[in-house]
Formats: sequence, C-alpha cells, structure tokens
Amino acid sequence: MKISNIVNIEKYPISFPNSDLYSKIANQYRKELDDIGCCCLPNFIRQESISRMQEEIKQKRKEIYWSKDSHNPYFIENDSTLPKNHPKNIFQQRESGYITCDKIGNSSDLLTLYESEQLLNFVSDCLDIAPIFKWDDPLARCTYSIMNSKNYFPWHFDGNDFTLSILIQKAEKGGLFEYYPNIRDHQNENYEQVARVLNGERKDVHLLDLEPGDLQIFKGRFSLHRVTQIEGMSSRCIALPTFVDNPSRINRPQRSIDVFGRALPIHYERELYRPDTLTE
Ligand SMILES: O=C(O)CCC(=O)C(=O)O
Ligand SMILES: [Fe+2]
Repeated sequence: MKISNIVNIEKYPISFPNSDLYSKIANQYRKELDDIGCCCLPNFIRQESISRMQEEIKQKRKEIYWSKDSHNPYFIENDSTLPKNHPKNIFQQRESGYITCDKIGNSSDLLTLYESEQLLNFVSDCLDIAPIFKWDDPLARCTYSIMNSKNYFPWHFDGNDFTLSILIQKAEKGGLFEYYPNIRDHQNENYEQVARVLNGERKDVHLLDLEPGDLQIFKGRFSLHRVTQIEGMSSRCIALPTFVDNPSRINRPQRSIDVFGRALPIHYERELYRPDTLTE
C-alpha cells in the first residue's frame, strides 16, 4: 500500500517536504502545538483507507483485550502517606478495549503509515522537535482503542511523549476528547492543578470532537486528558500511533498489565533504566 493511498496527500503533502504547502501547514501546526499542546488535521486519512481500518478492526474483534479497572492519572499505586485529595490518591474507573500492535497486520494501512519515514518526519516538523522516534513498546506503539456504550476513559497521562489519534468510527454521542494542555513538565508535576481538574474544574479544559479520518497530534505525557462516556449503541474506534523523544523508555510493566493484560520481558528490562523522574 502506498502512502498516497492512505493519506489525503493533496491536502497534506507529507511525501513532499520541500513543497510550499508542506512548510505552510507544518508552521501552522507547530504554532498550535506550542500554544495548546495539540492540533487537529481534518480529513488527513482517505475515506477508503478508513474503511479498510474499520474492516481490520472487525476482523480482529476477538483479539481485543477488554479491561475494567480503577486507576489514578499515573497508573500507579495510591500513596497513603499523602492526603486523600492528592492526585495519586484519586482513582476513577476505566472501561475500554485495545488491539495491541503485535496483533495488527504488518501490511495494514495503519502500520504502513506508522512505519513510514514520511510520517515520522512530518510529525517531527509539526512538533519542531528532532529527533523523535517511533515507540519501542511492542504492545503500545501503535494500537486501536475501542470503547463500547457506557465505556469511559478517565483523566490520565500517557507513557509516551506524543500520540497521534486517527478517529476510525465515531460514537453516536459522547466519546469526546478533553485535555488540559501542558499541565506538567519535567520540573513541576503541578499536583494542585491536576487535583482541581480531577475534581471537576473546567477552566482551561479544551474539547476536541474528531470526525472519522481526522488526525490529532497531541503531547499526552504532559497534558492531562480523558475520553468522555460513550452514549448510544455504536462503538468508538480510534487508532493511536505513538512517538517518543527518548527511545529507551517504554510503558512500565504494571501499566502494560492494567491496559493490555500482560507485560513482556522488555518491559521489566527497561524498568531498570528509567531516564527521567516524571510520575508514572
Ligand atoms: O481514545 C482517545 O482519544 C485517547 C485514548 C487515550 O488517551 C489513551 O489510550 O491513552
Ligand atoms: Fe492517553
């Protein structure tokens, strides 16, 4: 499959980095990512490609790992030495399913796009961060996330730096993406503000209502985010290719077990070499 059969290349010329249009759109998204840690590229994926991804999800229904559990935004244990209203002690219930990367076919549209140098370079140009890397996590690097009626994905931070979201199928109602941009950084966890958002404060919370085929680029390790409850009978399906600025870090074993039901030897090996101290 060629990239031009997947991406709406006339509007988003990711294979032509020297074109004027490429520079124009990369500049525009760079500004949005700087301002609010997120940008949306409408109709990035061709409708025929979205249909193929939808079909792939249908074929892989049996491979979805469904889980229901309660977690804080960091996917870590509570800390009883801290007050009850510390974000490490605020737990919300998640119910959702994933098709992990090892279950997705190598020749699928999604992995063809994810593995392409064009996409990596384009995302790096939009973020204005280089180098960036595709994620080493064999399960989490590029997944489909599926949410059924009444499912909810609570406030959290991602284990990777940058996430791309490609909506494949929209819920009838609900399933909206909400985020508080750049709420933390390497110097400051900003626990007070995180607690306020967890307790329902809406100030500075942004909302994104994606349509099938739209691409969102998002700094998910620094921006608190959630998916609101799915209403109506149709499932919400979204593809989540991921990138990092440090190639050695992958999901911690416990998080991998919580969301995908398993951790691999590499998760335990990499756990010994954690390159930064952000809470997760
Ligand atoms: O479904 C989404 O839009 C985002 C899901 C998410 O935040 C995650 O899987 O970490
Ligand atoms: Fe996330």
